[in-house]
Amino acid sequence: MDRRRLLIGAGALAFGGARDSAAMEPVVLPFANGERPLVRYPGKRQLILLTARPPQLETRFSVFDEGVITPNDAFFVRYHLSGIPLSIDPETFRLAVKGKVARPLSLSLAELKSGFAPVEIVAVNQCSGNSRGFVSPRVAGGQLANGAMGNARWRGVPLSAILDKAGVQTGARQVAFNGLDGPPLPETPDFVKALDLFHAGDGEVMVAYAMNGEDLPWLNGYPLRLVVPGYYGTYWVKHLSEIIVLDQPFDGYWMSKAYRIPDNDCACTPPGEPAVATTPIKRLATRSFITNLADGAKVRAAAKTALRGIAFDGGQGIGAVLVSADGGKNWTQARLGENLGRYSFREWRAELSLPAGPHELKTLAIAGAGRSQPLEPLWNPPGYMRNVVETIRVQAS
Ligand SMILES: Nc1nc2c(c(=O)[nH]1)N[C@H]1C(S)=C(S)[C@@H](COP(=O)(O)O)O[C@H]1N2
Ligand SMILES: [Mo]
Repeated sequence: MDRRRLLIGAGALAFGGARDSAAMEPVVLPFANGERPLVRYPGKRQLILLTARPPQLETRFSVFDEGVITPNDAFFVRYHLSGIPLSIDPETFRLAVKGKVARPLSLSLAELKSGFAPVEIVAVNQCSGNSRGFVSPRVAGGQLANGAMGNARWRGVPLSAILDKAGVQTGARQVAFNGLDGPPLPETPDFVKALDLFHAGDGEVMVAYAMNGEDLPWLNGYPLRLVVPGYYGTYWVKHLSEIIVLDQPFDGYWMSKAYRIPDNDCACTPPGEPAVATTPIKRLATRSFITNLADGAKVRAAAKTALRGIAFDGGQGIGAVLVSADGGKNWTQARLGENLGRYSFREWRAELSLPAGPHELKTLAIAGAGRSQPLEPLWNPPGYMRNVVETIRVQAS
């Protein structure tokens, strides 16, 4: 057993990561007050620092052009509570399964890895507030650009198999998930999330112990995390240590007060207005990005300009990606890359020939059952689920 796993650089976590002098050049995200330092945390390459307590780190967008799988050391980090675990002993760690079950369980990592058939799924983990910094009018919350998302191959045990082993009792309705992190003050509600029982037991929701062929990175939930394919990252509880089967809907703060969206078809309200009624956030909205050209890029006029990018949605799978070189008047279809499953980033490519002058490039993804992206941004008070058609301005000469 790798004893180095037991302790993450506690000093680096407490003080906000290493700011090596070569990396002091700040990043400027393209919205007001977008200047951010680059930092290096244990197990991570340089990431964009949003907050140090708790660690909130954003992936540099150029990473998404390196490949369809986001490397572990580049994967974003989001926590709510500063009491994150700094040491975990893989020998004594246990996952508790309790509540409305016939046989409460206390599972070691070795039992999880050898006592259940492993499964793998490629799935996007995206924070509900990804891209919040672009929301207009601005809203409170982490001012993120587009780097609070990532796509990984997760390996673990289907939650359904664990629930079956514990024997869910009749009358059970939800399953709640708690991790090893905790609040700094007893008044702060612990980070606990819940899923309906039929969803928790669907065979896809996974208790994952590996990411892209390695142990989970510490900051992404070592040694276990919940993977909820197609759902926003808020449900993907890290350092998962307790699974509690409930006979009534869980009403903790992080379900009943936070991570809620307007309860209507667009999950939106008129800009500046509160929602009449809210409901817990669920599936990822459809999105697409150009990854190989940044806003303001210069390209050669009348030559072929290669476009490359990614698209994803909440689990229907990407049916088509369209690109426009004239601000959305005319669209042509991009070629889709390898299909890694309906929860994964889907690569796409296209070529355009741009006459000299300025151009607005747009991308529009259409998911399986026609769920697409709005041409104008939708607004909601918490700044969740941004999925407007992205625009990149380029100059051809
Ligand atoms: N234990 C724990 N798990 C958590 C959170 C947290 O604060 N504590 N935040 C959630 C949220 S809101 C997101 S977006 C994802 C981010 O996953 P990552 O840090 O691995 O990128 O973790 C989720 N799981
Ligand atoms: Mo999140």
